[in-house]
Amino acid sequence: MNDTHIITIERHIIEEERRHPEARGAFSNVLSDLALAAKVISRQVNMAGLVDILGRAGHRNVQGEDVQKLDVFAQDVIWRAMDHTGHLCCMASEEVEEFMPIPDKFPAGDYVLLFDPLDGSSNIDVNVSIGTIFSIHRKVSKSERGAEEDCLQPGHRQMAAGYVLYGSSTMMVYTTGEGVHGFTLDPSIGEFILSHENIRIPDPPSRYYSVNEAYFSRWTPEMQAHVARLKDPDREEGGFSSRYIGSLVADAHRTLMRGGLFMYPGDRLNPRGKLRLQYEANPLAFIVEQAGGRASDGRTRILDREPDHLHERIPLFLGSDSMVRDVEAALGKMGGFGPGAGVYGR
Ligand code: P6P
Repeated sequence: MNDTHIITIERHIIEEERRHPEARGAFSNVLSDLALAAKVISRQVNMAGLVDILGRAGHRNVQGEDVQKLDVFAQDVIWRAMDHTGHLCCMASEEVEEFMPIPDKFPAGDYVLLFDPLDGSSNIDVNVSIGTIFSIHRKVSKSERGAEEDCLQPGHRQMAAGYVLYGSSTMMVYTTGEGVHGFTLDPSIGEFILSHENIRIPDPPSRYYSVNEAYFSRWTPEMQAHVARLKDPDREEGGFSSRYIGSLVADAHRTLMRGGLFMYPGDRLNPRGKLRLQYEANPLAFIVEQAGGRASDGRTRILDREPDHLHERIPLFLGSDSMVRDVEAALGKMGGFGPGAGVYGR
């Protein structure tokens, strides 16, 4: 008889809630509702390989049903799992231009959900891992059904953040500010089971750096020199290896579990890079910091950045504390608000 206990994510969330006497069930219910949405999305993602039977996105399947693109499906699943529960005042999605108030026909609550429903969805048809990313804030506006300001809060005000990685197994990783915990979906019972309690990002890290080097010629000289140093075989401890999947949640999860450095800097063509502050950088930064790592835009702590608009892009450097500090030093002094050193030309 092994002495490991089977702890579902719902049980873990309830235990976490007990550590916050001021918390009410609403916050726990939002996390549990997200876990349910993740199970539904996981099932559909894992069936994506059967499109010839199920029908391609935008076409009708053998049952004559319209087959949604998976990112549209994921958006719809999360919206419908959360819109009627009475815990949220509004939501904002990377897929939707404006913030989304909870409809009048449903009760409104005190929390705000920001999410990227299916990041990396272009990787689905080559069976590369993809992910859902989420961030939960408490409402700050006076509006019963939220306002844009509720979705433009800085990352340090997050109540919780997490991601779901649809990979060789489906994992849900979340933090409420009390460490980072990972749960693996057991499809045979439809439960997320605690598999990685209190994840700590290794430092000294694994020998991995992660960046799309196709953009090398567009980077600042400082960025080019730093990556050259990372791979230099004559370094005292030898050169680093490159690992870049091109699917943010997969690259971030590997960096969280093994340590290392993930970078998506700005460049000459895209000075602020590609990744979104509210839907990608902030939730991942909260998780990485809670696991003992560091996340910045090359100069300023991601969680301290004041968002200007819902879909603001930002350079992202995250991973083992020592490696992020090294790249910040290489790009320019850390500190203060204002455009990060990772923004091209700053
Ligand atoms: P690039 C996927 O399209 C995505 O949004 C992230 O998941 C990933 O980190 C990034 O883009 C990859 O972008 O420019 O390297 O192809």
